[in-house]
Amino acid sequence: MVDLSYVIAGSEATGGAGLQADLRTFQQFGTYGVGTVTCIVSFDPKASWGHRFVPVDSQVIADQIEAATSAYSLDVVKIGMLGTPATIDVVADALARQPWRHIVVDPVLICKGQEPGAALDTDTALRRQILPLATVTTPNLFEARTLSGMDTIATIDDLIEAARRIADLGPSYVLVKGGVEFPGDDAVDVLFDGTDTEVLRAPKVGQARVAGAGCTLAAAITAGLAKGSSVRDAVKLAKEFTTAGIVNRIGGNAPFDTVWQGAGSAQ
Ligand code: PXL
Repeated sequence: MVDLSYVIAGSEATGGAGLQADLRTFQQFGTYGVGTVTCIVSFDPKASWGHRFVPVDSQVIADQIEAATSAYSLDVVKIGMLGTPATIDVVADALARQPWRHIVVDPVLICKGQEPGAALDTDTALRRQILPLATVTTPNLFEARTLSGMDTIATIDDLIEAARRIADLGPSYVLVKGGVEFPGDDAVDVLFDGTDTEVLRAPKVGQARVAGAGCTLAAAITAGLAKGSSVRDAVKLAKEFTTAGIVNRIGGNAPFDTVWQGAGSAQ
């Protein structure tokens, strides 16, 4: 029987990030991907590729989750972009209806194009209602600063401190991703399991952000967990998979490249 990977996330209309990147990743790991759409993000090429954000109606989200979880015995889920407090309410309710072996939370905090006040309410709801449910959460540097309340994260010790503070919010494992912004030649991530920390490194591939990297990494962790890996092994393989996708990134007419999930195979 093939393993199943489930994702509740937004659609990103160029296909580089969000649910599209998640499902491609699930496939590449040899798992059967099932997805629920929470919102639709359509970048606007007429306005510097800024975000146009439309939430999906709460009842429609609930219906999708009902369909997916009734059709299959899903027990590993990735939570990507949720976008509004109403969506967070409906997703938190749905998650509480059944047991989960693993919940992977990519704490996508902001969507440009939202009112700052609305974004703050969404951050608070995510922190209170979703983050405590996570087996693993994967904040990037911006999300780690926001969730930890730290102004700067510029050293390995800062990454570790941020991971500890975020673990206090409830997740069992915290993977803080340094990414291209973190000083130095390596893409450095810190994995904290509540007791121990492990520093993961790979040489940076250029200095520009590549769209879909965070989504791909969290989806790859999810697929690894669906296949029975430990969190530690799933995280390490996911980093290798994402790095391969960044090395082989895809460029188009937008001013950013995107991860090519087809470059990495984890079957
Ligand atoms: O990469 C974060 C992200 C996640 N999900 C959706 C997005 C984006 C960034 O654009 O649009 C739907």
